[in-house]
Amino acid sequence: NRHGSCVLWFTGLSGSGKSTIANAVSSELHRRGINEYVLDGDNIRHGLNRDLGFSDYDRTENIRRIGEVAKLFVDNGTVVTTAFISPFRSDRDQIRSLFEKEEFIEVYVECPLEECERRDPKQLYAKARRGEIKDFTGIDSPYQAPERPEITVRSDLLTVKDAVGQIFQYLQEKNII
Ligand code: GGZ
Repeated sequence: NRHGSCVLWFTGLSGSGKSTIANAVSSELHRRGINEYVLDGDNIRHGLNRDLGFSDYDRTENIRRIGEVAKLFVDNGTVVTTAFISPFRSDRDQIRSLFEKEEFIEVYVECPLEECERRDPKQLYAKARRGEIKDFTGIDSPYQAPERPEITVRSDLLTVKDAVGQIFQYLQEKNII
């Protein structure tokens, strides 16, 4: 199966749907016989980056390491999806610079804070509002939205299926798959 390798770098608030959409994209790639891998909190923050927390410095280091791992996968011919808040524009731009132009696809999962907070699947926003978690993104830690993402997915308006469809349309247009 001949396809281009690339990274689909998802960015967005906690609860915006990054992980759900990234995993759905990856399973559809897998179904089509494409070599794929998901990097997310489950396999990175509990392992490689277990020494890191949520200070600005630690988030920057988290994202830096994930970018380097994504590069290894892309060099191996994989379509890698990453699902991290990656709140700082300069960190994302730094990672972009590791790749060829067509290899780095920034996917902004856009969802209003109010909607993320309404979903609050892990009750983390509620904890942050009560001051039980500090430096929570969108509450007392910044999120810098991308200015020119390759793809913007409006997760408050689209189903997961339609979001996946939007991303596949891009990959097909660019002859990556
Ligand atoms: C943001 C936090 C925090 C703080 C714990 N701020 O919704 P989740 O639970 O599953 O996703 C969030 C995840 C964010 O980790 P990332 O590695 O994606 O962040 S970053 O890219 O900024 O390094 C949330 C949970 O970890 N979480 N504390 N203070 N999210």
